[in-house]
Amino acid sequence: MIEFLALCYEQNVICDAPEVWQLKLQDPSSSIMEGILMFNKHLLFIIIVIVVLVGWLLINTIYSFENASNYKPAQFFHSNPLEIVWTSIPALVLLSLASPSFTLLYSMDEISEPELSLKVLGHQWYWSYEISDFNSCKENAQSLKYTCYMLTNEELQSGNCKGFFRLLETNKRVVLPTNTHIRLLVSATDVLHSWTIPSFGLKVDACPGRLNQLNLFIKRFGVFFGQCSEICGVNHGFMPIVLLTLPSVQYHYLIMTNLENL
Ligand SMILES: [Cu+2]
Repeated sequence: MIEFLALCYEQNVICDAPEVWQLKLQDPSSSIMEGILMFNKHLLFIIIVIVVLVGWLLINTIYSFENASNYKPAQFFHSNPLEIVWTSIPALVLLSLASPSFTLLYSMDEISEPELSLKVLGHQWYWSYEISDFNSCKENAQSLKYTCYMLTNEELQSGNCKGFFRLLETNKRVVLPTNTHIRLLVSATDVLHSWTIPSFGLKVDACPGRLNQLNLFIKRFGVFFGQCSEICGVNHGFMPIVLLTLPSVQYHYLIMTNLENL
């Protein structure tokens, strides 16, 4: 599957990792990110309309009111209807932006009966993870704990790492099921970090002494990449996040049998 995904990246079929000279956002894989993309398009449309309107007004003003053809200045300096229009229209535009923005913001905080909790701990400079209340863990009465370090250039060259990304791959991947309500509990042990996966529209601050909670519902399988997004020290750029998402049946089987090889 890894080779298939590497081929997808080469062919630009899916975009779950940064690309060279990338301008657009990464492909969405959660409903939150789909909402963010829709909101982004909505904002872009409004920005373009405003830029065209204001640009047209400016150019029109420059041409219509140039000094040579207007040596007699106009006498009016106040217009009530005009003032009502140019204050109420921007207010309505702001309202049309606030509504989807707040909806998105609060939908991220919504926790809907999670089937699985993933604890994420930021360290200087690696991430550690713990899965403790999934069925497989309940049966064995144990939690799954593992630590993810970035693969160095030497490790990438020595192993079977075809299609791997430099500075983005870790020794172990976080494995999560698709179409499952997941709760993320994010914290840090030393300094501030931020756990970020652009394809999920996620960016959670990992603060020492504080537990941040987030809802996650992944819609498709794949390998997703992210990085720490809070400047946390000298190796801040070298603590990437890699997530492998699988259909839940496959996930259950893998997590029971093969965790060490993921
Ligand atoms: Cu960090």
